[in-house]
Amino acid sequence: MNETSLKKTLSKLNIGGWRYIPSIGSTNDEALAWAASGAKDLSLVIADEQTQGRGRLGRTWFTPKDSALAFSLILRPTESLRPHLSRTVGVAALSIADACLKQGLAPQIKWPNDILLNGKKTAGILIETVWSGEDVDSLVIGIGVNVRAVSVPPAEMLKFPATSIEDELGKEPPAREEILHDILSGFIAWRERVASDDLIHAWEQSLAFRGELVQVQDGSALNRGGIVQGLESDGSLRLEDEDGKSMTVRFGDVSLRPAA
Ligand code: BT5
Repeated sequence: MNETSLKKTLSKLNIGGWRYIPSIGSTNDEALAWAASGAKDLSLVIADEQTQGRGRLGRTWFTPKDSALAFSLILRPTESLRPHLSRTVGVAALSIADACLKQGLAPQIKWPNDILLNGKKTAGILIETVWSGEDVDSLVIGIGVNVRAVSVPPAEMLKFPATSIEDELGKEPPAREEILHDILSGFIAWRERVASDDLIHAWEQSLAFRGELVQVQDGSALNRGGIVQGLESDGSLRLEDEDGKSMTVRFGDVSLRPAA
């Protein structure tokens, strides 16, 4: 990946602007700073390597050089998009899932922010907000994708198993620029349909653990268990507890685990 290959890839897409930084702490930090200083809608920060990539709650996201995709997209919501901001993670997840489908893989979305291949994590999404008073000024959508096998962290770093596109294809993966192109064009297309039932439907169809018993881990001592039913219209997760009662899990730092 370099300026020239990215220029070629990105010229085919209607994005706001882009910055390529070969090695960076976190693309989200650069994008948050750029958003605060007036970046246009759909501006992109992309790196070959992250030295301080992060997940939710300051967890570490591993991005060694030459092997992964790590980028952040800045969104400036229009009035018509504002009522649907909670669906943004679904837009991002579906665009990654579609790019994997195009490679003949069978992705699943582990609500809220992981993409699984063969039950293992291949990509993660971290959304951060720039506020202007009580209004959302912009959103930064950070996406990390394990493309080559060497981008998968050592097992001792992980609570949940991980894989890469290369591992799951069992052969040389496509160039990272090609996957980037597919994710970005999918993102642009899904965002146009963010208000539609199609988005919720497609997102629901891709959910991992649907119909299965999971534990919802939210950091509290008491983990809730329930069977994954589907999504509410704002994108929150609908489960059914053991008494058949419906419960909703809203966004936040929540992780799903298959129940033992
Ligand atoms: C995420 O958090 O999954 C969000 C990851 C977002 C990364 C992108 S890369 C571009 C942008 N810039 C950033 O600095 N971040 C974004 P979470 O659900 O909290 O998962 C984090 C956990 O995933 C860690 O605690 C590890 O256990 C595991 N992990 C770390 N690196 C991984 C990798 N490359 N593949 C699979 N799992 C990983």
